[in-house]
Amino acid sequence: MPQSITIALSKGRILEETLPLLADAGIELIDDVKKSRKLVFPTTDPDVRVLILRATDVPTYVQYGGADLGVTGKDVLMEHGGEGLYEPLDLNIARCRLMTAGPKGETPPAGRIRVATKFVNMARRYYAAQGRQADIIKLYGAMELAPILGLADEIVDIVDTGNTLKANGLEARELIDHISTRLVVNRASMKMKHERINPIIEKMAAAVEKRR
Ligand code: PRT
Ligand code: MG
Repeated sequence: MPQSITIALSKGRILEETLPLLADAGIELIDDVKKSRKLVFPTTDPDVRVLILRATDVPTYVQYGGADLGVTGKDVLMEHGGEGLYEPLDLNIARCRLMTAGPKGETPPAGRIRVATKFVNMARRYYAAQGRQADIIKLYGAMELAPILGLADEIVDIVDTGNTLKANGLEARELIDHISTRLVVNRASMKMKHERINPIIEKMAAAVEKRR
């Protein structure tokens, strides 16, 4: 009997670019994700089902074996820590940068600074590596507001075009890391189900290569 495979996908901006790569690997959702309220989707491969989750929950599901495979941003993975996960493939989609940013034309104050971000672990690591003292304030969204309202001197956030920063009187300062979307695999699944998982990784890798 063929082993069943569960793949956790991130809803939101990554999803649309992920579906064609999966389709190239022979896995297509039967329902229209945009119209359905389902969380678990059957696919054209009867042994493969797809979960649609919040991006930040994908590494957790894969880590604990709720899903064998997952698709999520490198930012989310770095913040999670990547425990229990293999990261065999860069899908080269939803590319962006993790950056520090602050009010346009201002330089950050010398000494201890306040930083607002949802990426608290990465921010802590970054400022520590720079030898800078930073108080990190956790926010869940609209980080751009924090410097404007005096909550923080700087933010750490995802930047793509820079338009969001600009629209809020901010500018990017330092690059922390380049970000793209990754395929992750549960470590136990990789061992137990390699006959099912390896071909999926290989076909997705070919799909990524084709688009370069
Ligand atoms: O919306 P939710 O709170 O659920 O989470 P989310 O906003 O992180 O999810 P989603 O679906 O929007 O993004 C998922 C993933 O896409 C992220 O984890 C990144 O890996 C990747 N990605 C790529 C981005 C962007 N580009 C991006 N531009 N994620 C967020 N943004 C946001 C950024 O936070 C900022 O608000 O877009 C704004 C900046 O864009 P520019 O073009 O104005 O610079
Ligand atoms: Mg969003």
